[in-house]
Amino acid sequence: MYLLLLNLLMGTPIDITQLPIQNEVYIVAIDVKVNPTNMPSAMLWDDPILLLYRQVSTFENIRADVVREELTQSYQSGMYQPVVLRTRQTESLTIHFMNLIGEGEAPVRIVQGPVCKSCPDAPETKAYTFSYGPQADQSQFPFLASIHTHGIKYTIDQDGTRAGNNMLNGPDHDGLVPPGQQRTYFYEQLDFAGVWPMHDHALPAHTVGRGLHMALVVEPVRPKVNPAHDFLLIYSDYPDYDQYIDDFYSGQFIPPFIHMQNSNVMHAHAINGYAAMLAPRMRMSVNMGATRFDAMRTDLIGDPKTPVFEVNLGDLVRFRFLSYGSSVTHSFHLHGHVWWDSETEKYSDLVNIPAGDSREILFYAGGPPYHLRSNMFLPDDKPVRSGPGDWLYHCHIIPHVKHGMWGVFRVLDQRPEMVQE
Ligand SMILES: [Cu+2]
Repeated sequence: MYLLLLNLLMGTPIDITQLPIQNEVYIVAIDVKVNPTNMPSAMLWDDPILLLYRQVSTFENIRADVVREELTQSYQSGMYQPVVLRTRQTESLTIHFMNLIGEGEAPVRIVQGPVCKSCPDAPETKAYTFSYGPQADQSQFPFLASIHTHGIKYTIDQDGTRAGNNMLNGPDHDGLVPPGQQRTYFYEQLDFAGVWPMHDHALPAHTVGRGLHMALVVEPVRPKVNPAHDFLLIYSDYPDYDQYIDDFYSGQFIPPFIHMQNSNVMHAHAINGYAAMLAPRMRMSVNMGATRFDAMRTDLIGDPKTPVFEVNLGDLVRFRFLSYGSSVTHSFHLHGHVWWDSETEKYSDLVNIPAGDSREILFYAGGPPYHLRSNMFLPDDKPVRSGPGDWLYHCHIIPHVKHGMWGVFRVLDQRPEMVQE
């Protein structure tokens, strides 16, 4: 029973091998009031509002309140996953997109702030409106949204970006969608295999960190390897307070949405939409009679909502990474494992993922690196290198760990033949 409970709390990983290949999909963008951290809502100053994409089966009779409720439930239960579209090289992709942001009950919201320490002219405190939805000032904040895709072939009107002179060719040539409306993006050909970013480009500085991003996986026509697991980690960090000062003075201020009470701004750093913040976990473990050193203990306070990867000893595992870092390069460091880094031409246990870019690694769970060229164990490696256990993974920028960028790679000892040396 206890184990069952832990499983329910466990962060759900994205395993690309489990996703269907799709060439035509329906995607909505929607606002959801949910807490992306493991921080108790009572510790937040403001209710966080995420902007998320969601895949639906059709737009027929679609209701924003129903989508919002369903998404809220899955998010709160830790089951939320960012949209990942899995497709194949040389094929086309059609995305029907509907903007539901602000459709429904979303009110005009009054938010207190900001306090700008470095701007002498700024008032100490003031109320500002963050308005969207039916009651919002649509002339200033119509909340357009779009899908802008990297790395694949399409024409300028499919770019999802308002820039340059493209609008001279007609209002549809920017690919932006007003609230409650829809359009279809057509990508003629997926030329290059890999993991590509897809994100809003209507107001990306405000929306991408808030969650309006997804991933496009383009599979090669002939895959070189078939790993047992093909995990995807999407890194994102939520808006940095300082980034909003300029916007404040240009009259475009949208407050950052994760505050702690007493105006302490919290920067959540998330993996697949969740941030396993350490401060509240430390408080939880202390409250349970343990210490702050026990903040990462599953047996004490449960798994984090960030992905917990459960694999068998000896499984060939691929990790793919995509970063929506707003200002820095995030990293993936996994304890107990080493892989061949084809970019740096060396063995490594850490990979950097620059903002807007992707990387991938391959290794045997609890075992040695996988060498793509030799496709075999290296002569000096035993089949088991580090063995089973709960191996920590995290971004190696230390404040990011504190702000939530860590999780567990769980290697189960279910392959006794692997243990023999
Ligand atoms: Cu980081």
